[in-house]
Amino acid sequence: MSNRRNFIKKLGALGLLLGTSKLDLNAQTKHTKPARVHQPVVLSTWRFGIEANNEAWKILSRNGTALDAVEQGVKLVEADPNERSVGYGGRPDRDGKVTLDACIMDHQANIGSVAGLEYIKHPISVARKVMEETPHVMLVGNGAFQFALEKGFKKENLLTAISEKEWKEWLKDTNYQMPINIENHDTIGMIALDANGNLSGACTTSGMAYKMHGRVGDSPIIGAGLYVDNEIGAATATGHGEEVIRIAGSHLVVELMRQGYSPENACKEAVQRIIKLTKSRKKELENIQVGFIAINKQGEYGSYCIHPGFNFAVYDQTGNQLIDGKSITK
Ligand code: SD4
Repeated sequence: MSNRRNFIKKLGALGLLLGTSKLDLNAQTKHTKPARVHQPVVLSTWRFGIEANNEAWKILSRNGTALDAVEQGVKLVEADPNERSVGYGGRPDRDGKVTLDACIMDHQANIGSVAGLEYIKHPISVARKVMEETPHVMLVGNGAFQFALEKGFKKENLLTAISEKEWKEWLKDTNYQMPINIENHDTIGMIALDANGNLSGACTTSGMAYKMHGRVGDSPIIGAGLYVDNEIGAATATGHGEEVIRIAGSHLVVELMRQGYSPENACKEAVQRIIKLTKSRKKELENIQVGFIAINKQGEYGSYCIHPGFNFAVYDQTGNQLIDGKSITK
């Protein structure tokens, strides 16, 4: 190094160049580049997403974390006995048992999940405990239940009188037609971006009504029912879990966003993948409904589903609104 360059380097190290000390430089950077504040956004599946978003927004608007927001948001729906496909009041399996599936994922790729959990009103909070207080990522059935009890969750009967009555009606001819759309078949999936620019997601359901005992859908499967990559975006799914698992749906949506797809186009491409596989397996598309919602790191969002009838709720600076998901069939 030349003597002159050496001399300049030394001056710089001493903070003498242009009379600016290192400290001043830091101060200047701080002044000209304030920490980036992001505009929070939260999205959730179906109409009940409106109330869930309101709950999540209480946290997001006070600069709370996306993780807390999605947990609190979906808990509202889990606790509502009138929502017949999530948590308390959810329709049982064919044996009359209400079995719950849920998972949660944060911006650091921490994950937690429960499947086939009985008697616990808030599977999403048990999933969060699995994430935060065990060396594992997924607990199922009785193991998940015992873990929940150890963590102080209460054993409760989740089968409401109306769900029991309907199940008994169903038993008369046990028609196991997998239903589509909201009446029998929905899940709350929620994904959020917080003011720090971090993404998290939660997904919770009682699964398909009158499913076989032991059947697990996509909702507690990280990569299927939910996926978050804090560099790229987040996605969650609702509908026929078997089809979502087949294409590792939410992970696929996030990977498509990584390749440059907009959230809406990523959801559309994932839905197309399901349609393609449905056709090649010679299954009937009319009987299959899947919807995805997605958000990217910039806070842009989108959705796509197979058939009309799916909607989702979005809360951002402009307020909370219900949007019809675009569909492939019309
Ligand atoms: C499942 N995906 O258990 C869930 C159910 C659902 O709309 O989302 N229904 O397959």
